[in-house]
Amino acid sequence: MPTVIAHLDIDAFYASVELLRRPELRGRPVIVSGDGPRAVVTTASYEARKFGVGSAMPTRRALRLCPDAVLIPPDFGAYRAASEVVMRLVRGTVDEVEVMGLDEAYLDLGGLLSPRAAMRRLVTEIRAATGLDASVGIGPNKLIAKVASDAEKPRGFVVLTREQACARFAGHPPRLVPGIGGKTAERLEVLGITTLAALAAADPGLLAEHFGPRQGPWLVARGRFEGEESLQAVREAVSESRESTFDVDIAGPAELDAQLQRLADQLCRGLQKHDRTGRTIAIKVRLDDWTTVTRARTIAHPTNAVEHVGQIAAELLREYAPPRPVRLLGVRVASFGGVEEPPAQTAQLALPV
Ligand code: TTP
Ligand code: MG
Repeated sequence: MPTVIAHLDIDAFYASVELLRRPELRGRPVIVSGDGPRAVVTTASYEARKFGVGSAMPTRRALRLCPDAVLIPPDFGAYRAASEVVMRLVRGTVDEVEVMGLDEAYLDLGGLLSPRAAMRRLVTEIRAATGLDASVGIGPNKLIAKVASDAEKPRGFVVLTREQACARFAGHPPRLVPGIGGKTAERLEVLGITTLAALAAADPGLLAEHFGPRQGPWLVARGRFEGEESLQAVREAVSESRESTFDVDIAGPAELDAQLQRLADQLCRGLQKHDRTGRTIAIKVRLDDWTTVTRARTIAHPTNAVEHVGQIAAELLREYAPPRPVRLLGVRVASFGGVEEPPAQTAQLALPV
């Protein structure tokens, strides 16, 4: 049986969820963002993207580019609820699923007679159940599925063999490929490698000299659209966290939870980018009197899904119930690399703060 993997990603996820309950805003540029001085855009509707607005852009700048945009504050509870419906339908389609975030998942379609029809049906089901549009990529590995799902957004449906992916993206910059970031792209450029075709044709030995024996050949393989063919990735041993000090101390549980979910989302994106997962989820809370507390929980299976990390972080925060206003919040995922630890224990770790 050949490997067939699909990547499904909801279009303009947060903005689309907001538009479902504000249909009068349809067709207008919409930006989902907080409104503090350092707020950044979480997502922009496709109408706002035409003005050059994009995720992670400072909101002030986004409003300069698109002064008529409607600014909507994020409501992570609503996104989580929508995500749960989507992921239930995803899991109803195939057994093997790797959830990568609130709005994206890989599906192993290897056992299906008609993978395309199954994915068309799933998109229709998601649309009927939630009103959300999704883009789908299908290919022989995760890399091709991911790039294909991005290629014709919104409402994309792209099926590619490896050869077709190589031909279609030959002239694109190496950065198109997940895992090749700005710094790597700059270093490739110094070597005269500015397209995926050039990367695919590069000498792995030469790249090994510049990027090391592992990363060099890996880069060439990425250029050739070779990638993981199973949904269980090899995990590295590291730990990652995100924390944020607020402009004004926060006392309200709803706002604290929103901030926590924002951090969990950022953290999970970072973990997913590097294909890392962990089993220990921890929060850090610093009160206005500088009391600093951490709480952690270790779960049975490694995760980097924001639906897990966000939920456990929220539970830990609810259990701690900060007795005073909070000046700093942090979220950490630790114990990577399948390190064996006793499962499902709630521990109050004395983590360094
Ligand atoms: P994406 O799937 O990357 O983006 P998107 O769904 O908004 O748009 P599209 O897939 O059509 O290109 O991310 C999913 C959600 O995650 C997004 O709606 C908001 C959130 N997000 C952030 O909060 N910060 C970010 O930097 C990014 C990229 C996304
Ligand atoms: Mg999306």
